[in-house]
Amino acid sequence: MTRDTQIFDLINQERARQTKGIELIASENFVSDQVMEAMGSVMTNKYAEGYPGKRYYGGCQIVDQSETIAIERAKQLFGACWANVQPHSGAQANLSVFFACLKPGDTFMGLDLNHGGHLSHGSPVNISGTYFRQVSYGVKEETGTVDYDMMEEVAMREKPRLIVGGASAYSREWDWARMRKIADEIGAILMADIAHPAGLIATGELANAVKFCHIVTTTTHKTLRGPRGGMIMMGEDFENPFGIKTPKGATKMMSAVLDSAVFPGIQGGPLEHVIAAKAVAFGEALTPAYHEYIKQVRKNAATMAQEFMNRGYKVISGGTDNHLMLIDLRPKFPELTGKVAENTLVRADITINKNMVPFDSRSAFQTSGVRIGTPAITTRGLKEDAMPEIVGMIDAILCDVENESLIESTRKKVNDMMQDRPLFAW
Ligand code: DSN
Repeated sequence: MTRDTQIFDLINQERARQTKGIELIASENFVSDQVMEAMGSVMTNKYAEGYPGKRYYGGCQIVDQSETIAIERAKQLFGACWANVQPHSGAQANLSVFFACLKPGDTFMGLDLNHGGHLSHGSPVNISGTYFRQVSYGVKEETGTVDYDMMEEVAMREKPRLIVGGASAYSREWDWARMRKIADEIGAILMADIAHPAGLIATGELANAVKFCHIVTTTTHKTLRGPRGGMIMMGEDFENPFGIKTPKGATKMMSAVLDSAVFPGIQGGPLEHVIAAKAVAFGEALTPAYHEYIKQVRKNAATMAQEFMNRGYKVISGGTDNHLMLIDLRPKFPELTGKVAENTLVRADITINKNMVPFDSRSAFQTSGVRIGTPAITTRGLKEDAMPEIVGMIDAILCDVENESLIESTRKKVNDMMQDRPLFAW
């Protein structure tokens, strides 16, 4: 068979792009060689609909073992009593929980998308916001932090069946204990989507949502530094509140309802090569070296946020507890959109993403803000002493977005800084 040079040339170009640039997209990271090897392995050839020991296909004796190891390591990592490692992505994990806990038209509550929430938490263009009725809470304008009083007030008024915590652009710790109290007062199920800070939670750097929430979803590829995918966990199993029975008439536990929601509810065959890679990544995340890495991610983010503020940028909430920061560009550059900032920085091989900020005056296509995160550059071995220089380069470009020679000279500086660093330096 002839080699598909068209695609492999593109893969090589993408490797070069990743190698020579400064990657600051908060949700991205670089996986280890062994995670990559597992993803590119023969496990991709296997159909395994069902769960370990209960499959619809023969020949699953090996993938049963690797999926079981992935589950056991996930449980160990987060102190969970149950985990489902089959969701193909975070959005699939979330949809599975919605499918398990809500009927079409039921009300749930999540963080407003414009305040840092996620598409799958009730956006009107996502199934979560069209099949179900979303009510939202937001952040306080003065502090940029979650408004728990508003959350409580909306919960009491609307009585959502499910409350969702977690965000894709929020830099602060969550008060899971208070959220659980609110959920318990109205008999709602509390779900945390920890896709972003999962690695910080797994290492004990942030509070463990698994200990407070009924159900926790995550992706495996952000701070957790595994393959692209999703997962669902519970700290404690509980009797499903929906009266769903087994074929023999017994009450189904929530773990069984969630398993059925993933498969056959919304997915078919699991991606066993990705599940093997999840197991490898969870094994890595259980090591002291990974904990050191996560501490460095936080240190880098805190240093970077401070440096932006020193240069007159408005960092929402005045800093960060985790791996990311959200910057409102308006006070420093009233005319500069997040879109122009993103596009200009990309030309200097610095990758960030435009992002709505709370109470934004622009649309999601333009935005007044940018989101910046440190998981990927930390994996490449950068320490806090490199952060001022990176912020300096970003600042110089944003102050002068039409200066072509500055963009070009910065690109060379960025390439010099990154070219010889392995993608995975830990
Ligand atoms: N797209 C992810 C992020 O960037 O946060 C969330 O799914």
